[in-house]
Amino acid sequence: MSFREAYKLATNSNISWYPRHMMTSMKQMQAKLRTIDFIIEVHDARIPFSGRNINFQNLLGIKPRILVFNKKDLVDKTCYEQIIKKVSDQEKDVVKVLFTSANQIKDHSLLNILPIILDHIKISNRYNRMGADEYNIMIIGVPNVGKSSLLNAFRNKYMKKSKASEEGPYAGVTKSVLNKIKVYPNPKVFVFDTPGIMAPHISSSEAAMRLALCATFKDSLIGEKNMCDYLLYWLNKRKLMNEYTHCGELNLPLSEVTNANKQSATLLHEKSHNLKFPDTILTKENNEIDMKIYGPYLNNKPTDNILDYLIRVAIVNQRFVKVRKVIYDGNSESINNNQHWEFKPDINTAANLFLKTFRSGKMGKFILDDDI
Ligand SMILES: Nc1nc2c(ncn2[C@@H]2O[C@H](COP(=O)(O)OP(=O)(O)OP(=O)(O)O)[C@@H](O)[C@H]2O)c(=O)[nH]1
Ligand SMILES: [Mg+2]
Repeated sequence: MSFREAYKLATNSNISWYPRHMMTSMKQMQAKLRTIDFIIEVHDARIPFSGRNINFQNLLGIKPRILVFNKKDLVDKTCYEQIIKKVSDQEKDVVKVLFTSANQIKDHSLLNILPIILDHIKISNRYNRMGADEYNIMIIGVPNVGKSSLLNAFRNKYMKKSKASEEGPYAGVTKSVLNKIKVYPNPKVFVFDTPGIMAPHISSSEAAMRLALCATFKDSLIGEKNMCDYLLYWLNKRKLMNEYTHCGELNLPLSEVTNANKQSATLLHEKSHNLKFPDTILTKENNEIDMKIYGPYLNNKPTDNILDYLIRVAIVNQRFVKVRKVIYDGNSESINNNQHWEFKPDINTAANLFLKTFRSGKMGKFILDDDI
């Protein structure tokens, strides 16, 4: 079996997502800069390089900055040192680079952020803000990296207050630059949460796919199947086949579906690659799936074909769609009377399951930018 050596995007058009609200917010953020003492730039730790928006440095770079690689619970921690070194070499003006988990309130690095910032502001020249006794921080980053979660974590920790900024598992939850929110009592520290802002142009199709896999785009922009196809390519390229062929979260590996268990289509643990299946298995609603057609997809072999894999995932997880099957007997008038239903593996749901499993870290902890 041969696997792709290079990734080719399914569409010819360049991928970009820079809606009007991002352009407007960027202007508002620039306008607020005069009142800001410090910037927290948040990234998704899985894409420490693809996730950079060069505009941030160009337009907001005059203020001191800390770089936070959030969602560290989803990456392999042996890579931290290497990434910190590379980023610090590239951006000498950055005060500190940290890996955090904003959804884990006891995370040590999370608790380091505000003390580092306060120490820095105290000893630095604040220019027009020398007289101000409150400190203002702005949180910036591409969408869905955990900016609002970070703000809420500070507020919870230091003010014992509930969430002040909405969070959500998709891009574009925060839609405008929010009013300042108090996160620290003494000295008074306020944070401006901002909407995620993408770079107007994304450097390559691979960078775009990596951003998409981390849900910094809306999934519909690139399409779930295309994203799954890239993920499969990425895993194969790194010889990480076992991660998807034997992924317990997706009910793989599978074993022979016997007549005894076919009712529930329970697929048991079994390492064999050469499994034999009965002629039919049943959906949850007792409808037959023709195993003469779909049986060959049920195996634990690595593949470079995303549809083959998604069919496998759909069947094993009993996700089927009901579609009309027209049997044509040559008489156009009888066509409507000869319609039957058949059940096919639900590829779209399988694609969502594959993506969800990757995004939850249950397929493994990966840094997608391991080659940059
Ligand atoms: N695994 C993991 N998930 C996190 C972490 N921090 C935040 N999240 C989740 O990531 C998703 C996005 O978090 P938000 O705080 O809404 O991200 P945001 O950057 O404000 O997103 P936008 O407002 O859309 O730009 C939410 O589902 C959070 O629960 C983390 O450290 N680890
Ligand atoms: Mg937000």
